[in-house]
Amino acid sequence: MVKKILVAGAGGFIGGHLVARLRERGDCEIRAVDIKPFDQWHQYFDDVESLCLDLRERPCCEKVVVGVDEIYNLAADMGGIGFIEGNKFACMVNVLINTNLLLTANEVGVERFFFSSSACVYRGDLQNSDQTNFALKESDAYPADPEDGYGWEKLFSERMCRHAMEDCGLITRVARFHNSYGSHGTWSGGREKAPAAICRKVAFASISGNHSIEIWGDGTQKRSFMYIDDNIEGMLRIMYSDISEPINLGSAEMVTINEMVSIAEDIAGIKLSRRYRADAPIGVAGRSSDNSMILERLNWEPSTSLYDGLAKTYEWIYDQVLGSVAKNSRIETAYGVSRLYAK
Ligand code: NAD
Ligand code: GDC
Repeated sequence: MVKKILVAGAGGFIGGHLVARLRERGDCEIRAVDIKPFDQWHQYFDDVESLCLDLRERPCCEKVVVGVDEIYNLAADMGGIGFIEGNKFACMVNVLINTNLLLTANEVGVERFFFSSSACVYRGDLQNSDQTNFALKESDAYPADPEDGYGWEKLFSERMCRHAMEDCGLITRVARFHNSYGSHGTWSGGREKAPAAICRKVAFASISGNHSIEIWGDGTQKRSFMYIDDNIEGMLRIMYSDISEPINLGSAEMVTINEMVSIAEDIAGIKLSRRYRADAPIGVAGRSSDNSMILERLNWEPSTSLYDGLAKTYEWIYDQVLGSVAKNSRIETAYGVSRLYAK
C-alpha cells in the first residue's frame, strides 16, 4: 500500500525542499498544501497534488487529512528576527494550524505527525551576553522563557503534540530547528533570515559595484546555521525514529554574524565596508545547537559546513538578485519589516 504524506506549508522554504525530496524518493503519494497562491510557492511540481488552503480553518484541515498516513506540519506565518519581533500576534495565531491539524489527524487515524518547532523555545537567559557557552540542550527549554510570541506558540504546540500522543495514541515527532538556510527560500522583503539576507546584500554589492554592506546590530551576535539538505535528512530520520520528545535539529558550528559576512565576501571574491545598524532587530546574543542527544539517539548530526552551504546558497541568491536588477524591481536593502495587523 503506497503511503500518502501531507506536507503543510509546502509552498515554503523547508516544505518545498521536503516535497522535492519525497518526490525524488518516489515511494509515496504527496499532498502539498499552502495558503499562498501557487505562483508564490518556492517550489511547485505539476505532478504533485497541490492545494491552496488556509490551515487555520478546521474545515480546510478536515479536507486535507482525508486518506493521509503521515503529516509534516511546516505551515506557519513566520520569518527572521525582523519579522517575528514585529508580528508577535500573527506568530501566535499559528497555534490554530497545529491544533486543527492534530484534531483532524486524530479523527481520521493518521499514523505519524511531525511538528516543526524552533530554537526560539529556549530560555532567554541562556542566550544573553552574560553567557559564554551558547550550545543549547533540549532540557534548556524549562523553566520556560521562550522568544515572545513566536517561541511561546512553538513551545505550547510542542506540548500539544505530546498530549495528543499520550492521550490519543497519535505518534508525534518534534524537532527544534536552528536557523535553516539554502536555495529556494525567502531572500528579501523582511521575512528573510540572516544567511539569505547577507547573501543578498553581498550579491547586490557585487552586481552594483557599491562595495558596502549594512549589518544589523554590531555583528558580534552568534548563531549556528543548518544547511537545508541536513534539515530534510534530519526531519526524515526523526520522523521514523522512536524519539518521542522534542529534539534539536541544528548545526553545532557557531559563528558571529561578522564571520558569516567574511565567508560570504570570500565566496563572492569581494571585500566590503561594513555599516552597523544598532536600531535593527538582533534577537538573542548567542545560540547554537548542542547535538549530544541526536548523536546518541541517531548517531547522526547536521554536518554541512557553513562555507559549503553558503557557497551553494549564494550562487542561487546571486541569480535571483541579478534577475531582480534586470527587471528593475525594487530590492529590499534596508531594514524593513511588514506588520500584518497594524492598523
Ligand atoms: P516559510 O515561511 O518559508 O514556510 C512556511 C509556509 O507556511 C509558507 O509558505 C506559508 O505560506 C505557509 N503558511 C502560513 N500560514 C499558513 C496557513 N494558515 N495555511 C497554510 N499554509 C500556511 O518558513 P520555513 O523556513 O520553510 O519554516 C517551515 C517551518 O519550520 C515553520 O513552522 C517554521 O516556524 C519552522 N522553523 C523554521 C526555521 C528556519 O530557520 N527556516 C527555524 C525554526 C523553525
Ligand atoms: O533573522 P535571523 O536569522 O533570526 O537573525 C540572526 C542574527 O543575524 C540576528 O542577530 C540579526 O540581528 C543578525 N543580522 C544581521 N544582519 C540582516 O540583514 C541581518 N537580516 C537578518 N534577518 N538578520 C541580520 C530565528 C527566528 C526564526 C527561527 C530561528 C531558529 O531567530 O527568526 O524564526 O525560529 O531563529 O533558530 P534569529 O536567528 O535571531
